Amino acid sequence: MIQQNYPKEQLLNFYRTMRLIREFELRAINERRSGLIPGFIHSCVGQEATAVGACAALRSDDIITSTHRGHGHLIAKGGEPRYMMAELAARSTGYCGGKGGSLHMTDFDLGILGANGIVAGGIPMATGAALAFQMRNEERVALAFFGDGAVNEGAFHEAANLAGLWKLPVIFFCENNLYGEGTPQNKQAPVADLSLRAEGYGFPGIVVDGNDVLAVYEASNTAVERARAGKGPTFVEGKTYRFRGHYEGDPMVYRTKAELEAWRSRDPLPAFRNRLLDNGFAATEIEAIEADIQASLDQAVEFAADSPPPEPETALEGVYADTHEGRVF
Ligand SMILES: Cc1ncc(C[n+]2csc(CCOP(=O)(O)OP(=O)(O)O)c2C)c(N)n1
Ligand SMILES: [Mg+2]
Repeated sequence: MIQQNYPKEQLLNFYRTMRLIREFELRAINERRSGLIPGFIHSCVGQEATAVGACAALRSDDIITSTHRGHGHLIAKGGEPRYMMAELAARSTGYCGGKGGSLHMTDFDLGILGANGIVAGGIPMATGAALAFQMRNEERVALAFFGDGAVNEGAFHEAANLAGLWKLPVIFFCENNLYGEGTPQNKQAPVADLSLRAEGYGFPGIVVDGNDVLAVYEASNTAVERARAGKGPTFVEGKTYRFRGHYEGDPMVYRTKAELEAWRSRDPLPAFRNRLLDNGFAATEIEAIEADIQASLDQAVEFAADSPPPEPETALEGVYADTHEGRVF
């Protein structure tokens, strides 16, 4: 019985948040088709368990940095779907006042230092935040989400080296979905487990089934405890898969149907739902959660559609930080 290790409400919350991320993504894709949402969407459909398992190991005052595939990370850290939907729809009520879109959503109050269009761009930011926590003697940790492709960027290696040397309270969380755009992992790196990279920088690397939310949560907890105890970073590698294209509209010629189907049979959502049912959770309880999510997304879409676009006069607002305001996180 999984209830022996986890409170019932926590298990339901894992499911609720994963389902919310999945449905948010599907709704955003639909609203892009309907014309409400302009621009690119990189969906994280299939990768919900890494976002939820990792963020569940964090406290609300810990921080994350995210990527171009960041909607799941933001929701898992407490981001509000209606402000996210409004941002995607370029409305003034969105997280960036409608001027940033998917790649820039940020909420300092929730410890979200931002999605990021620059591959590996969030890694030095999280490392810098971890240095700030260490210098201020705060028992907070920073977690950087990034993909397998980002591990080949210099920014990762520079940040990992410094974090290992100074034992910074940072978790390097790699969502290894086996592709950087259309390039398979075995054509971008000579090692199968990217977590091996950690050894060269003097800290541990953990490989985990990124489609199993409980496994991700446990690995992330180990990493967070180590960071909070002042012992330094950990590289956590969640092996996972994105079910949709790199971006909406990607023709996906670089992978086979058989590969996609094999991963679909390991979809984290039905897997965890069935696990709850097998462990005695009532189907009605789960269905009620699913109905609530649909209702909240109806409201999020309505909120976005009813909100005005940003006024031209606000174009330069939010471009530069006001350093006189002092700390931002
Ligand atoms: C510095 C930089 N180089 C290249 C790109 C173009 N680009 C956007 S996403 C992407 C692939 C990233 O792959 P990965 O890190 O595995 O993340 P995933 O898309 O699989 O989540 C690339 C090359 C970019 N945005 N930034
Ligand atoms: Mg990838």
